[in-house]
Amino acid sequence: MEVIHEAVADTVYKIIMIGSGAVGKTNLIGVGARGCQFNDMSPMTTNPEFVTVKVKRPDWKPGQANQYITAHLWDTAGQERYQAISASHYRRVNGAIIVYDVSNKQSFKEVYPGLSNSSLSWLRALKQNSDPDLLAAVMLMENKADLLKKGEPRQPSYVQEADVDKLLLDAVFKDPTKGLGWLHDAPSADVHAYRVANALMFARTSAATNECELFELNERKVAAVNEMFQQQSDAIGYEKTEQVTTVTKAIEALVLRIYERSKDMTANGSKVKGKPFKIVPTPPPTETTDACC
Ligand SMILES: Nc1nc2c(ncn2[C@@H]2O[C@H](COP(=O)(O)OP(=O)(O)OP(=O)(O)O)[C@@H](O)[C@H]2O)c(=O)[nH]1
Ligand SMILES: [Mg+2]
Repeated sequence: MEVIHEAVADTVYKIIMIGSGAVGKTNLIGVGARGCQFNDMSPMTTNPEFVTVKVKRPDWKPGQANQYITAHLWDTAGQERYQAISASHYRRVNGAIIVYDVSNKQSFKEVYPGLSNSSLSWLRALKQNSDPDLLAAVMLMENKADLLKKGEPRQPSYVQEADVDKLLLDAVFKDPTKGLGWLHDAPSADVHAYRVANALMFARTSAATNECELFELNERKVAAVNEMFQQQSDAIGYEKTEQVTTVTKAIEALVLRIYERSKDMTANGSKVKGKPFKIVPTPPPTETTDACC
């Protein structure tokens, strides 16, 4: 097992941050990964560039090498004329953060406008251009949460919570291109487990204040849902991860998710579309032909 951990820890994961222009990608990376101050006059990005993120391995023990997991987090241009988002940009991507601006509905629509092929969709672009054997985790980020007034309903011009919930569940239940769980294809018997394992992580962030709330379909929920799925598919719900309160921690959570899933893949000797991460498989039905004991 140790050999597996060492091998995985040697890898540098590639994570891209994508999303429409002026949603706050550069500020999120500045505040969350570079330790910079928020910049309310930040220039638009014209060339993709990365910052190195290091996260302590949760399974590291004193005396072992590779205490840290390393990831390159790529900032990209949101403005269409600078995008040059080609297939090469998504090559060897292990994780992605898709950002929209809560005060800009159009930026949210461009995350996943539906099944039509005509308009911009960051989710679809990610799925079509990345390698499903490598892409292990995706986080949706609702940025500029500082513009929301706590305890009050959102302004009608802002992205509404019900629309976000719908997108998150659509991503679990509908493939933007095929109609199955969207990150990886799976045999029909396993499809529910795959869908849940490949659900988007969801972070509500403010680069301005370096605050974050993170929501995930977690292991406990998944196990319960698996048992109940036949009768009650709508029992799925996102739960808040209390330990994550800053943008920095949200980025770390994504790196850790990628690491855990990749380790799982390696441990199984299969690719990421093998066993879904952290889902306890339902035991096969017991043979009824053998009545003995
Ligand atoms: N209120 C508020 N404003 C923000 C936040 N994050 C970014 N902004 C502002 O939004 C504008 C765009 O921010 P950027 O970080 O440059 O956005 P970007 O997504 O990198 O934009 P492109 O590089 O053009 O794709 C700037 O004026 C920021 O100050 C936030 O969390 N809250
Ligand atoms: Mg930028």
